Amino acid sequence: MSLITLIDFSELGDERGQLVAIEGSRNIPFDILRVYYMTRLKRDLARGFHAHRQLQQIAICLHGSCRFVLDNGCSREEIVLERPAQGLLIGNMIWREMHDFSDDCVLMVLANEYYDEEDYIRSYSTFLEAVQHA
Ligand code: T46
Repeated sequence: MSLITLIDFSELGDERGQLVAIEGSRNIPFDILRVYYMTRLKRDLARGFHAHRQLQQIAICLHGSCRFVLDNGCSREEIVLERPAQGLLIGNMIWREMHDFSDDCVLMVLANEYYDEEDYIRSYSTFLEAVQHA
């Protein structure tokens, strides 16, 4: 099964511009407790390099583009996000990396829990051990 799950949101645009609506537990599979976003990203400064024990998230590239790498400990896949009406579902126990941010990239992430550093696995070897013993 692919590691890449994309959600296409309805585009409610008209001659005035584009509008996309995201409703917790309606067009995404969880209630939203936290939203964060990243701007002024650098193409050669990759981010991520961690997994979450429990957290589920949806990443949406609102402007520009970036490349996500997802890894479940057995296989690794990548996807370029460049459409503001498309979300990438990132489940728990998935290693993620973000690369190749365009100069104008605005990356927004919706999360089903508040920030909790204890939920992060920031070592790849610890992540591999955890998935192998799950
Ligand atoms: C993820 C990817 C896609 C907070 O205090 N609150 C927050 O809600 C977040 C997300 C981060 N932080 C702090 C933790 C660090 O001191 O902000 C700093 C930067 O976070 P981090 O290095 O984890 O950022 P990324 O871009 O590597 O990862 C982020 C999310 O943390 C992570 O959950 O899945 O984006």
